[in-house]
Amino acid sequence: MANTTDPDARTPVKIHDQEALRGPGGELHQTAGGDTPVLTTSHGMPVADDQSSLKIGPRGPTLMEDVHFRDKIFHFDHERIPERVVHARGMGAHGFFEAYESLADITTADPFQEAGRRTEAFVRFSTVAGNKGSFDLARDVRGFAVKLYTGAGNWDIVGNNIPVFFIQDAIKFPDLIHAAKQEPDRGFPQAQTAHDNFWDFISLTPESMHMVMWIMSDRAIPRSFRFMEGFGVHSFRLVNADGKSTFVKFHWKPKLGMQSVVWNEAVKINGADPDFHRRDLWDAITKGDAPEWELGLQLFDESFAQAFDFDILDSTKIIPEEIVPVRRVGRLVLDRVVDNFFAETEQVAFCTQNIIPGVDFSNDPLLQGRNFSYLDTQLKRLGSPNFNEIPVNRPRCPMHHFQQDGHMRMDVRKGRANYEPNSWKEGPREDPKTGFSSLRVTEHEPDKLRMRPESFADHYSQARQFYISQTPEERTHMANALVFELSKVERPDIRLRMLSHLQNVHEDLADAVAAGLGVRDMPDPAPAAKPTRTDLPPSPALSIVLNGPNSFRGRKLGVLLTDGADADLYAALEKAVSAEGAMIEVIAPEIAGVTLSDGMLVPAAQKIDGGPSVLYDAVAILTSAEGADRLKTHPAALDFIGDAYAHRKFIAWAPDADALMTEAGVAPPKRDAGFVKLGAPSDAPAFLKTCRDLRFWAREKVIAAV
Ligand code: HDE
Repeated sequence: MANTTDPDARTPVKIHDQEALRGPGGELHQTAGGDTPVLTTSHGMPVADDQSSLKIGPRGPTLMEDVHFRDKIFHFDHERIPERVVHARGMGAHGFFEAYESLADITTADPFQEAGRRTEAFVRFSTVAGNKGSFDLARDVRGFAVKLYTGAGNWDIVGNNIPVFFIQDAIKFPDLIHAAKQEPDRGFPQAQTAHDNFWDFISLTPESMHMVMWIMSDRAIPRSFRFMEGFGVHSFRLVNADGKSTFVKFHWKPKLGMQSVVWNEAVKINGADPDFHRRDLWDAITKGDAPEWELGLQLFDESFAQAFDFDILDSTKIIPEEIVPVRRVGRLVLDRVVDNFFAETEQVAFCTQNIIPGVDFSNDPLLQGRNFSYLDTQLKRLGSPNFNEIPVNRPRCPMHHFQQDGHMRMDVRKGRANYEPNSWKEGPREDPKTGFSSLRVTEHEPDKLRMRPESFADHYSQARQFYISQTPEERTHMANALVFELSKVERPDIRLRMLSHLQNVHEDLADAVAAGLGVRDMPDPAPAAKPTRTDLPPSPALSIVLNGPNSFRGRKLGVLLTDGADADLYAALEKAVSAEGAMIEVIAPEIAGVTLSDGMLVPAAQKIDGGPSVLYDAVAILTSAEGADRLKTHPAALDFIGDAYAHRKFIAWAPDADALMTEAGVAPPKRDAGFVKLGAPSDAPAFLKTCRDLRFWAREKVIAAV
């Protein structure tokens, strides 16, 4: 079938009988028999032969006249568009936002006008530094960009999974990103900040220290997009019908709770499944387990803004939740995957300047700069000012304006008047009642100048506050991450400069990093524009571990099975997993699956070499004695168990797997309370209950943090 030309007979062979049919409405339908449509050129001309180009004789030169060939190759040559300069690698999904209550007293914003109102949504998650084809488990910030197709236009909340940013002023963004991405001479490293240029820039930019704490924490290696928070970062304004403004910070709180992986796991996931986060989102949604987040608002007024210790316009600062609580006002549900990755996930264009009546900007200099950048970058990326006409970007509410023409204009506007005012009584008019009008704000800044306000000068106090808000394990992970990254930095002076900043953050952190780097003489602390405040209390909301979900719901259990494994145990595990709302995946020596003790065949999702334990939240080793014996010499099986132990996972094991476990290095003294022996099927529910803690952190005291 691959070759439609019979070389001997030199007569073209037809694949399909073709016929053109008129549809019920008289339109032309072309079919290749049954429901199969006929292949056409992009101009709609039916194609007879898509296997060979048009030539003079079977071995002769190709003809210019081959319009089908040229149409096909021409389009292929132009398939790529520039990838996003940052956030190139992403994954999008459709869904909706539903308001819990009316917020009409605070804002006229359309999605919040009544309880239960649903607004269509599209969300794109992303990493920042890596190219489009990079791996998902980079240590990096995650983008969390939400487009709400409201009745009053598109509202984009283009946020991240970290509530602060590296820099205070947008003018430094190109420098930050140049330093973070591949070094310009060599074109590497890819998707990582563990290199000289990044840490050089950071160590010369004290305002980044708070953000550095976050990206060196487990927040930068989330287990799933479904298990991470999102933040609008800047202070925005909500405005009600009386023109009263309330400041707001936006939060997205995952219903499934937060969870991260450990670094050694991240490194291995990148090898085993570079699409780990993409696949996770796709699988959850297509299996009907639609992830949800609650929208939380931190609302505060001008007098709080004046009284707060830090400037609410400074994006390197948070307002701790213990000071201004997060009010949950609705839920975001992602329940539909995209039909086409390019058409939707690639072509979606988020713009911070897309706001709606009832929402307004603050003077945050980072936000003001972004309001230029996003529009500009979409023109470069999508090639036309008409990018709003692409289906994923198109507002769902009616649009009436006098903008016209440009590349790839889709709308065919009727009428003679394309200007306003006009005497043709044609076209839309403005409406002071429902239309957007910028909040009237009195600015008290008399001078035109380039400078940072004094109120932005404290660079270390909240960095310290973040550090002391973490559990001991999380603090160790931060120190280890800094040691890992700085150990990839070739210039010792850059490493030392970072240590001088870390001393201003916290002595314990500086000491741990110095020890990890083998630095014997600690440099002096960096000169600080303002001394670090040590009176800020810990904010428990900042820890991932302290805010665990207490549920294994939405997580995945990996079960290593062999032929002859106890069928009752497996059935009990399956049942317990489904009762918990979790997923189960079978890993076996062969992909065809295993025959259990009762003779039943269970297909495998992964052959053991392709399904390491890093892909699962907890594991069960259910082998027969013969199966255990066979796997004792299988490196992937030994790694499966050894890694699950090292990554602090909960491990269930059948008595017959004992010898295999020992061979993998987890003989009895190591079988801590994170191990659950499945002596009988009735032990399975108890194991799933244990898994609700997600990790057995106590193990971190026994083996070095990974
Ligand atoms: Fe972005 N950012 N950014 N950024 N950003 C882009 O826009 C920019 C910043 C964020 O999934 C670009 O469409 C500047 C903060 C997300 O499509 C570009 C500054 C936050 C996404 C751009 C920032 C973000 C982007 C590149 C400094 C969190 C991906 C492609 C002032 C609040 C959106 C694009 C998607 C993408 C500029 C800083 C989040 C170049 C100038 C702070 C989630 O316009």
